[in-house]
Amino acid sequence: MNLPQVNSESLGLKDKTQTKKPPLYKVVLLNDDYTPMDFVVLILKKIFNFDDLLAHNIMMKIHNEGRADCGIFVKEIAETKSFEVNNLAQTNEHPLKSIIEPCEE
Ligand code: TYC
Repeated sequence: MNLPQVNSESLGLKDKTQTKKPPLYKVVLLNDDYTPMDFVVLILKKIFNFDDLLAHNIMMKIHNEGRADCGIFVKEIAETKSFEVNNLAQTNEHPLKSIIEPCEE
């Protein structure tokens, strides 16, 4: 009996090199001396979906240590979140800044 040949190529499946995971990026919030703590908490809730307690704790970590990672995303999402933070800060005349950094492997 002649059975049709089925393999990963005929099924259109990609080889290992094509299925490699996309690089990931951290969004990092930076401390400054002027942005009100409540505004940072609001940003952490609105942009990163943290609840009240976690947002407060992360804000305090930034305040005490100078910075904190707020999430890990594919590049386009990390860029969008960072842009939204910086844009909201600027619109409200606060010096708050976020940056993105590539994750190590
Ligand atoms: N250091 C600020 C203050 O004392 C609060 C602050 C926290 C600012 C986190 C920025 O990313 C930040 N008002």
